[in-house]
Amino acid sequence: MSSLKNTLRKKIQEHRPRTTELLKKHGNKVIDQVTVSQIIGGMRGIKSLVTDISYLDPYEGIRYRGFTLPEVLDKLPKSKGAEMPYVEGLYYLLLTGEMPTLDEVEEIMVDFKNRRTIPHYVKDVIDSFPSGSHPMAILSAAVTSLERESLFNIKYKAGISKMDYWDSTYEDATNLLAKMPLIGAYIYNKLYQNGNGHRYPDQSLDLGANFAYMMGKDKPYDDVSRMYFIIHADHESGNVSAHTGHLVASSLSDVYYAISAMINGLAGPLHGLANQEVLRWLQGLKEQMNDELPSEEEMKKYVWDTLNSGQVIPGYGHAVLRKTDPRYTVQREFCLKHMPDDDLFKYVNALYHVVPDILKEHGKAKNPWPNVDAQSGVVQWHYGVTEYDFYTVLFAIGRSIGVLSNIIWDRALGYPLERPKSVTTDMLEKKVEKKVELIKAL
Ligand code: NMX
Ligand code: MLT
Repeated sequence: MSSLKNTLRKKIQEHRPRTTELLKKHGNKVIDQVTVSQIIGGMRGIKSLVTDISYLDPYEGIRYRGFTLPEVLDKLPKSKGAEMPYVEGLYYLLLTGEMPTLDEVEEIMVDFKNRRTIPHYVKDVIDSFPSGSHPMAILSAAVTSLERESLFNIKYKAGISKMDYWDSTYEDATNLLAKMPLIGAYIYNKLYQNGNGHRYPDQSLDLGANFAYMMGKDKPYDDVSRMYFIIHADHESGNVSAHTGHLVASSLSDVYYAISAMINGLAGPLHGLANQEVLRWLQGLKEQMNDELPSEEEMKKYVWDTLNSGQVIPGYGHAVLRKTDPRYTVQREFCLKHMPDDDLFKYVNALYHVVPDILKEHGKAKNPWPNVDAQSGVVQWHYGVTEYDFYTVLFAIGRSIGVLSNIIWDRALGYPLERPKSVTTDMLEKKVEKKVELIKAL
């Protein structure tokens, strides 16, 4: 057994009594209360999910297993000369809570390489999509088609104990994770290179570098890929993609169904698709300006025109964050180092100086600061991935690392089927009327 799986097994055994104790001794303790506006307003802020893999503080941003992003990028092992760490190391960290050594990461790399193939029928599914299909729809279908490979399903049918669900789920998750970049690169090649740029994986390379190779991109795109997959990996459990993955897996659907559902959730413009929206919106501005950098006044006008036409400013705002997203900052620092003179980066930079004040004046968005999507497309564009429809596929590859890690733990801790309760509008009205009557009677 790999040392990752061994360590994970130990961690699971150590953790299980904590969950049992919480349920047994404190099962009836109140953790949160729910207001009418939370029920109607997308359940915003209700504490109703448990995960130890990441935590999002509104003012600090994401921590993976207690580490901030700069700490993760600094402490995870890297290959010689690389700026960004191995993505495989992040999988170890998210699953076990421990920073892996280089030896441990190298072992996972070998394991991933052994799983790094995509069956022919997946390529057939991708090839059969009609032109004009969005790459996220293709990715979702490609992942669903892999469902027949699920070891969990075989074991489940054979009648394994609930205590062992996590083991075959781990195998499915690791298989899928090793294949995701290959599927992504195949879709890219099929859609934008007429199938002419297809490459088989280079088994000497780690996940990030191999993805760059399969995309036909030179250095530092290997570091761009590592950075991209790592910063998008997890954002605690309430965001649409993570929550969808968790919800679907809670019915004991296998990880292929769950990750396909995760992909579908990520494909919305209020969530992961915002990265392509940012590029589309910036291109509109560039066209309006005949490629000249707009003055501050011209930029402000473009932002106000967008708002006044009833649209959102893509890449700004957040349901939880109340400050600049640290994932934005990580990418901004990368841009300042590697592409400070890039035209689009200059636009993004200029927007950073005008949008927050405008959103404050506009008075609607609770968070006027940029999120991860405000920067990410610009980096891709700079390195030649200009087909912005594709950007959310990259987000999905990264996000699958966190969602799969969570699903393995969900199974390990025996989390049940998710099934919240709904009420009718009548019921809500009666409930608030009763309160008003009670207050009047006092
Ligand atoms: N531009 C204009 N209006 C905004 C923006 C924005 N960037 N952000 C929020 N608002 C509006 C929002 O539409 C809502 O309006 P209304 O009352 O008319 O419905 C109001 O401000 C209050 O919304 P919030 O409570 O601040 O935000 P909420 O939690 O509902 O939504 C987002 C969060 C991220 C969906 C929202 O900020 C948004 O639409 N941002 C632009 C799209 C985007 O960048 N999404 C990517 C998020 C990160 N990700 O990768 O998933
Ligand atoms: C995410 O990465 O999932 C987004 O920032 C959205 C969220 O956290 O709600």
